[in-house]
Amino acid sequence: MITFEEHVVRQHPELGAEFGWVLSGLTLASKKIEAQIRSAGLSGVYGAQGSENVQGEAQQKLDVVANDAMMESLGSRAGVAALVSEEDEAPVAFDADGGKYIVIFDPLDGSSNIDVNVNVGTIFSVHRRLADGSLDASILQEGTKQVMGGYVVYGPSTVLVYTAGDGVYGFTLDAASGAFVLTNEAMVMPEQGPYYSVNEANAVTWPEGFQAYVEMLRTGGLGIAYSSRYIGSLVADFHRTLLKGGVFLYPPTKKQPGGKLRLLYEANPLAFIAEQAGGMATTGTDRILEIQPGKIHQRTPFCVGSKREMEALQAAVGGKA
Ligand code: P6P
Repeated sequence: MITFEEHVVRQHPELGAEFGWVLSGLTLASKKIEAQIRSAGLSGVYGAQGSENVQGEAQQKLDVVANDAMMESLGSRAGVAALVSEEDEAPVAFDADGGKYIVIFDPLDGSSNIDVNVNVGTIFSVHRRLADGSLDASILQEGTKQVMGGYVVYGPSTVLVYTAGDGVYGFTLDAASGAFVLTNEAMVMPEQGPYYSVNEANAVTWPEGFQAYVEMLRTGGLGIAYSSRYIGSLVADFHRTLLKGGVFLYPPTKKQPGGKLRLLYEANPLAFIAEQAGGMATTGTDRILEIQPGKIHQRTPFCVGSKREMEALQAAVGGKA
């Protein structure tokens, strides 16, 4: 039985014991979140909080609970220089002098699905604090500089998936020990299909290349028959794509021409995992991990999946990667 913390410290001794302490803050938070989700119906934490987050989106009660859990569990860890959350306008500095790591996260992605008991997730990205010490510059590093990208998907079981640049590994929360135990060695995304995953209600407003691409998938243009699967919870849709192959797309739309999903704490960590598993992640044209962030909450079109579908997407939308 190898736990998540043991696995990372063993695979990456260069990150040091301090990093292991940061990771235990991450897993402690996710266990708190998991417990709250499991008992939400009993403890009355379903529904809206009655407030909005920095995105102008109605906060669910569990968004606040999850954010508090992440802030409390990580904020007290020595190695953490700052935390950046989807729920908060600005970064929260902690060990601003000694902290080596910045943790950027979406504490509970897909929370609007909780009330209907659909999988949700926590997504996290870890950067090193830059030598010059600037917090803003350390936060706004491009995705290729991530120390770690990962997520926890709260579903029939609670699964943590991460990469730190030498492959993708999956861990399942073991109720008996309370530990995330290694259950997926070296996860590899299938070369192709059988699912495409996109909110087709937006299809008429996508750029033409995306419309033609999805039509091509639908009509057998890539040589296989596809099924459409769209849960509307990014972590769940991504996790299925990682395990089964195919493609997830959130193209530009008329309502959000710059894309809906956020670069720093959704697209970058998942793109890191996808590439390490042999897949690809682009805006449709450009590689996600090479985007130079300008703002911590900036959005991006996000397309991620198997090599076969992603190469066909680039051809359809005229991109480079
Ligand atoms: P739409 C959930 O609100 C979320 O941020 C992601 O988890 C999900 O992939 C996306 O939005 C769904 O957006 O516009 O299809 O409902």
